[in-house]
Order: sequence, then structure tokens, then C-alpha cells
Amino acid sequence: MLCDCIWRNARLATLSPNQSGLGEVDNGIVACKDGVILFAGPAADAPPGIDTPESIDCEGRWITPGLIDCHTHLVYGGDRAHEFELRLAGASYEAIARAGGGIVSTMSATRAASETDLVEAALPRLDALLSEGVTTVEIKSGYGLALEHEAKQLRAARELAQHRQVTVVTTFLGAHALPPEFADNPDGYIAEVCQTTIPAIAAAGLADAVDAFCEGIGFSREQTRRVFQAASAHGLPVKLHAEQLSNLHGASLAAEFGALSADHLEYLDADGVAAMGKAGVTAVLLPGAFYFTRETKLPPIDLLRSAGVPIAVATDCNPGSAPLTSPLLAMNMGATLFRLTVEECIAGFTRQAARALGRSDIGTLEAGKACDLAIWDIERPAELVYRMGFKPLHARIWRGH
Ligand code: DI6
Ligand code: FE
Repeated sequence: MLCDCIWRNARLATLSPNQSGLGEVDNGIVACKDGVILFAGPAADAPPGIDTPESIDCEGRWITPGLIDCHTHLVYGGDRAHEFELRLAGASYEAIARAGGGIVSTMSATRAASETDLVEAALPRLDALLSEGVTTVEIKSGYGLALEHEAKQLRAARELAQHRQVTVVTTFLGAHALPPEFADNPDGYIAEVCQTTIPAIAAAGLADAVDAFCEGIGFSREQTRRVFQAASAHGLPVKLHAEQLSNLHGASLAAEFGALSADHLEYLDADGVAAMGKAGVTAVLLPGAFYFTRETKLPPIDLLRSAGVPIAVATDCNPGSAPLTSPLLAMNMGATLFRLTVEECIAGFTRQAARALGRSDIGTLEAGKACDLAIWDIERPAELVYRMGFKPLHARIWRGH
């Protein structure tokens, strides 16, 4: 059986759900054909006759699935360094938002930017993710807050995949904040999102899912419900920024709509956990936002574990609450701040992140999955989580190349 390439003499963390822990394999190989994994496992178990003109000696390095950053706001105009200084001087994230800064200030810079400007501004951030082994990135809109600019943001996100070897998954987040045109009329804005924007974005095929910010400084549970109904009517799966700063019971609403994920979750309660567990909603934890906003309330990790809720971890890369472009540092924060295990952090950026995106074709090293690999100069997988500011990536393979 001829394949395109074999990576041999490697140690594997397959993340296969059929193996315990990280699915570690000592003397392993990965064989690839047409961008898809043909075999990943112990060299001794390789199908007979598997052969290739091209074989790469990994010299004992570790191979994990390529990392998946399943929650980012990577495409935006401007920055919020000034607001960071205001926060250092004592202002809160919420107070800045209520005073007309926050998401709306990034909206102004994003509206002023062209699609090309947005791509150029996002590329260095994307490159930072890629330099740490990312092969799939989810990118949300939510800084345009009007059809023209939301569509521009989503097109810019899609265009990034023309410039780099990476899979881009897009999410429409029109219900992120109230734009000034609708000041004092949030229901009017939600009506526009549901009746005009979602149908247009869906028709143009610009989004893979729909998200909303269910929060005191965002939208109510009832408004979020309307957004979810519109998304469902257009065949788009939903996910939710839920219980980040307060408990509006967004997670149970997400569960009711069979959401792919509920994200943040610091203020999630036991009922919300139970609802997520029952509906199979993945929890996406964002320790970078927790850190950067100096949140002190921890997400209910033990409850999530005992309810069997899959836990993903992501950077939340955005200009306001998490200007973070390091998945490895996000893992470190997940471990130190949230007490996640090494296994949970690595699964959170691979197998569980794939779940949060509804993707069954990525996230593990198994036959039939996309050949997206991260090859690391490390002695043990825990080093990926343990170090801060270290750059252990040896090579990144996307679709076999
Ligand atoms: N929660 C967040 O942490 C980001 N969006 C959201 O709904 C922050 C967005 C920003 O401050 O620009
Ligand atoms: Fe976010």
C-alpha cells in the first residue's frame, strides 16, 4: 500500500478516545495519503506492505494532533492598549464597556478598516498561533455589528486560509454588543440580526455557526433565544458566550438548542452544568480572559467533570479581554488557574476543541482523520503545559504537508 509520507521513529499522543490518557505510543508512526491519516500507532502494528518513497525520521520527537483554537476573535481593527491602561488605573472591564468603550470601540476601528486591512492586521496574530502548532482556528465576527461590516469580517477570516496553510472555521457573532445606531433599542437590533443579517450571512455561506454574548453588557436570555431560533431556521448550529461575568442561565438555553458549546462559564451553576451534560454541550474554558480581566470566580470544573461534560480550552484571542496568541500559555493558565490536568489541557486543544466545532474529521491521530500534526521537541507531553514562553514546535503539518 503506497502512501505519500510516513513520519517514523516518533512518540505519539494520539488523543484517541479509545485509548486511555493521551493515547501515548512509544515507537510510533503516522502514515498519510492524500492529506488523510492512513495509519497512526505503534510501528509494529502498521498494516503490512505500507510503504512510501518519502519517510521522515522524527528522532524520537513527540507528535500530537495539530492544535485547534476553537474560540477566537482574531480578526478586528485597532487595539485596546489604552483601555488596558485605564484598567490598570482601576476601571473595570464592565465600566469601560458601559461608558461606550470596550467592544464598541473595536467596532469603530473594524468598521473603518477595509477587508484587506483586516487580513493584514490578523496575519501576525495568526502566525503566532501557527508557530505553536495550530492547524485549525475558529474566528468570530462581532466587531462589525452591521451586515456590511460583519460580512467583511467573516470574509477576511475566510481569506486568511488563502494566505496560510490552516483550516479556518467562522462563527457569526452579530449579537456581541449593541451598536450605537440602536442605542436604547436592543430588541430592534436583535430583530435586524434575526430578520436581515443571519439570513444574508447564511445565504452567502459565510458562517459555520452562530454565537451570542448572553450577559448584562450583552444580550438577555430572551434576546439570545431569538438569535438561536433564527440560526436554527437557517440550519446553522449555535454556541454561546455564557455566564462569563454573571449568571443569566445562558448555558441551559444553549443546551435547549443542542449547542455545540457554551464558553467562558465562570458563573455557571449546577443546573447549567446538568443541562449541558444532558445535551452533550462542550464547555469551552478561556483562562486567558479569566486572567486578563482579573476574574476571581472559577468555573465549576469539578461539577463539569462529574457530569461528564467535555472540556475544551481556547485562547479567546481578542483585543479587550484576552490579547493572547499563545495556545501553550492558555494551557499553562488552564492548569495553574483552573487546575486542569495536563491531559485535560492537551485534549482541550485537540479532541475536545474539535467537538466544540462539531468537527469529526480533526482532533486525534487516527486513521481517516485529516493529517494535521504538531511535532514537538520535548521529552514528555507535560512540557507543553508546564513551560511559559517556550517555543517547542519542531514542525507543523497541515493536510499532510
Ligand atoms: N467575551 C469576551 O471575553 C470577548 N467577547 C465576549 O463576549 C471580549 C470582547 C472584547 O472585549 O472585545
Ligand atoms: Fe470570546
